Amino acid sequence: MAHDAAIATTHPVSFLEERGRFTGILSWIFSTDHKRIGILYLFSMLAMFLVGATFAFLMRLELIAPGKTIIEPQTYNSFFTLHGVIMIFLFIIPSIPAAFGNFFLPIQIGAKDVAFPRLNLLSWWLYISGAALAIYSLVSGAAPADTGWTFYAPYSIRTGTNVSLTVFAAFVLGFSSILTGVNFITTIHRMRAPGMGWFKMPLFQWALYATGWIQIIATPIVGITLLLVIFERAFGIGVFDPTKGGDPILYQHLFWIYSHPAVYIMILPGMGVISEMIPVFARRTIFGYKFIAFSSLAIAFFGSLVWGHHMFVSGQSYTADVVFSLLTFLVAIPSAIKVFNWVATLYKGSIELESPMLFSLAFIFLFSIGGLTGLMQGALAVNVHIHDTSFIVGHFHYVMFGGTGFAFFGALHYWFPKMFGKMYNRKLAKIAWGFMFVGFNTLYFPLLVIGWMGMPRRYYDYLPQFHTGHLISTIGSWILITGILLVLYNLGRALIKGEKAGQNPWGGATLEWQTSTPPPLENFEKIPEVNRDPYDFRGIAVQ
Ligand code: HEM
Ligand SMILES: [Cu+2]
Repeated sequence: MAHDAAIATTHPVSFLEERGRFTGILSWIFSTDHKRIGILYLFSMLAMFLVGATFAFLMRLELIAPGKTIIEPQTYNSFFTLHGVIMIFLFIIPSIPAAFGNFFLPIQIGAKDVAFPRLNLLSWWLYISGAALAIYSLVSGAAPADTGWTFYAPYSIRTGTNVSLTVFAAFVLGFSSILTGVNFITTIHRMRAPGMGWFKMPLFQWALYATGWIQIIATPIVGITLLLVIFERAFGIGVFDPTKGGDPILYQHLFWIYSHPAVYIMILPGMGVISEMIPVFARRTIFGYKFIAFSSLAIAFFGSLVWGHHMFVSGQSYTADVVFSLLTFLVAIPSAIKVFNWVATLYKGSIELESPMLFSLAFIFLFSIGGLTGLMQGALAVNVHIHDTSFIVGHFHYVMFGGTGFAFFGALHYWFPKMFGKMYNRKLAKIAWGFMFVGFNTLYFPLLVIGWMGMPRRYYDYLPQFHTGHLISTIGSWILITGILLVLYNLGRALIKGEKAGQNPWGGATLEWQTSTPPPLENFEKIPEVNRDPYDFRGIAVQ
């Protein structure tokens, strides 16, 4: 250990330079330091994001005109399946918690690490194993899965494609997610610094806390369901296949009992980072701290009761339809409370349009479109009309990508200087954001429109009246991808030859900005004593 060096210099040795038992790549993949694990996750998820985006890019190219353009119909089916599986299980579910939660959860509450560092490393290894299985299912020679990421029975039981392997990959990834949840909940309960009461915690912590509970309660359900699909395929046990006495609707219930709460695993951490960035760049304390904190818990709770809104046309009972529709409207309330509080925080703030703030503002706008189109789908009559159309594809990209995805890229720009000690080109970051924002809307807004006109989702070919919409959408995908590549170029260049970043480049008040950049091995030279609110900017200077 290099602790002597830390005493010799005024600046403590950062976790990036700290030498443990191993050197080189081994010092990363066997490290139990939460910061290194966060960075491992960050890079592996960005790689998976690029794979998923490549499938998307090719799908959009295929859809540029009616008829065959570049790929066969069956290839298209595998592409949307793998795109969905990768984006959901390998990118958006782990994204913010696994990368930024791992890195900043302990630091923001003044802890040295998470409660179970080895379990934390295991969770990354499980993630990598799941990713390897998913990729292998593509190239193993057997036909890749073509069911869509939802693996609906009975088709998933009968198709001759390699569904079992893809499903098994998702099963392994579930364990990774559960371990992260266990770690975060325990760390927040047990390891807060002296003075760090529950209501002194940054709102990102509340979001991760609520997310953790969904991860450990809901994920086992999908785990069992996916195992049943594998057993049914291998042994014909007849749980979901009606010809063997099974019930395909049962599959849909079990799948959505997990997968609806899972959309809150995706969005809550995004809302959490937005609650961090908005006060910093508006230089104003957050409006309605407790409302935002408790609305995270409310979303986690009510979000667990609405899964049936995915099944309005499945033949479930009318009573179920009405109850699930009503409950769906209830979840909108805590989400709207958050949007209201962010806007109220902006009001009369002295707003600085740095790139993290631009991503936050885009989040509010895009997430609101996603949320409001969600309410439209929650209404029974409308749902029948737009079910399984590209309206749905537009809606969930607005929530997951416009919401969580933009929050992820915002968080990346916000915390990058702290994590790597380097500053990127701030102007280029804003330009890249501009491409992403314009590209995003050009890509997805037409999908809402043609969906409303009747364009079905998961279709390889379409009628001539949908051509203009698809054409605009494909052009949008080029603009969006340009923006994403610019972001990666800008950050990659900063890693190699960026300027040195200061301790607190944005003037944040939470604890990660009170330690050196990048943080030392155990985060603080001495455990901080907390006696101020997380968004109290008095006396905080940019440095
Ligand atoms: C990088 C830009 C992206 C583009 C161009 C894109 C495009 C598409 C397209 C064309 C489809 C197929 C629609 C259909 O045939 O029904 C699709 C489906 C989907 N996308 Fe994306 N997408 C992108 C990013 C994302 C992200 C970031 C996420 C998750 C956060 C995501 C999640 C999904 C899901 C879950 C599906 C449904 C798959 C299925 O039907 O089984 N996408 N996307
Ligand atoms: Cu849902």
